[in-house]
Order: sequence, then C-alpha cells, then structure tokens
Amino acid sequence: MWRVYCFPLCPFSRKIRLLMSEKGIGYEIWRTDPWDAGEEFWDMNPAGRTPVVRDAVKDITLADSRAIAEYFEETVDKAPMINGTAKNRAEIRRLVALFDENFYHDVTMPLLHERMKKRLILRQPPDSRMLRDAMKMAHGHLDYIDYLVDTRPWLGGPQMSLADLAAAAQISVADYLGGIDWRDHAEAHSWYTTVKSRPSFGPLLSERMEVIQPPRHYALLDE
Ligand SMILES: N[C@@H](CCC(=O)N[C@@H](CS)C(=O)NCC(=O)O)C(=O)O
Repeated sequence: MWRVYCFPLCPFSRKIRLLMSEKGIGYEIWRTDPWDAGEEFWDMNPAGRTPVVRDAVKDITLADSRAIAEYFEETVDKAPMINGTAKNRAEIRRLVALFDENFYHDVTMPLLHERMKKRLILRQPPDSRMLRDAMKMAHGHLDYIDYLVDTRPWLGGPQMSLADLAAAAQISVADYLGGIDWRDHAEAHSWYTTVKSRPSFGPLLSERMEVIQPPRHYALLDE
C-alpha cells in the first residue's frame, strides 16, 4: 500500500489524496510536518516538501505533487484526470499550474503562515492586514472560477479533472483557515459543493490540525 507523507492542511497533499481516492488507489497517511521532518524525509525529498508518496513493497518513492499526479495518471487507467483531447489536457495542466502556483502564493500560503505557522511554531498573533489581503486575492480567484463554471461543466472542460481537484484542494485549506467568503460567488460555491460532496473528499473534511479549528460551515455539505 502507498504511504502519503503529509500534514492535514497541505493543499498539494490534498490534491494527491483526492486523485488517489478517485482512482481507487489505497493509501495510508504518515503525518509529516516539513518544518519538523527527520532525515528519512529529507532523503526521500531533498526539496523538503510534502507530499511524498512511497510504496515500500515496490520500492517506489515519488515527490512533487505534479510528478506524482502524472505518475498515477500514466499507471492507473481508472478515472483519467488529465483527460480529453490534447487541447483539453493542455487546458487542465494550465489550470493546475494556476491553482498550484498563483492561488497558493496569493491565498493559501499567506493563510497557512498567518493562521497555522504563527500559531503552532512561531507563537505569534496573525497579522490582520495579511489576512485581509489574502481574502481579497481569494475573491479575485473565486471570480475567475465563477466565470469558468458559467461557461463549462467542470473547471477544465466537459469532465471532472485534475484542475477541479487542484482548485478544490487549495480552496478547502483556505476555507478551513477562514479565508473564503462565499458571498457573491454562487457559481463557484455550487461547483465546490459538488466536488466537496464526493466520497474522496470525506476523509479530508473530517481531519483537524491540532488546536486550529475550521469555521462551522467548513465540513457541511449543504453550505
Ligand atoms: N511544488 C510542490 C510544492 C509543495 C509544497 O510547497 N509543500 C509545502 C506544504 S503545503 C511544503 O512542504 N513547504 C515546506 C517548505 O517549502 O519548506 C508540489 O507540488 O508538491
């Protein structure tokens, strides 16, 4: 069985866990905080980042969520997530990069820093200006999702794809940290509720990161 080295609020690990569940690939979680990881973890990924996945029986270790996603896409036929025509697949990859890079840097990373790292590691209060800025950036990204789901059934095209999983993974962490205001984003909210209601999402919604509690609506499927 695969082991996923991650911590509950890592959006890239969430994306991989969603992909593995959708494809029916079994895995166990191995709690790893990159800021407190040991030598074994650094040996597996010299970048020192989660997620890392390992199958000890086959002696396969993979790191970097995009490399991992491509590996499972190439080796497991069930539920293709980089799907459709070459043009479609390029569009899916574009959106995955947009959410992994832009959304993460604009929204998820500052929220993780202010609300998680400062609380658990640095023992400092969050900077309210940084929180406000991250929420403002989230608003812009949600506007774009409103537009996408207005013009196509799923973010990347006619079928659910890795673009939906990447976006929902980032949004779920931002939502956990109180950084998402769903008002004025009915289309994005309806799309997110559909993704969040899938069985693959269940385990993510029930996990908690120590003393940091999500807002009440976070795990509810009708809100
Ligand atoms: N490009 C990487 C990004 C992974 C990443 O940034 N992971 C964060 C946790 S969410 C991390 O491990 N950060 C620790 C660090 O950068 O030192 C991927 O897609 O896997």
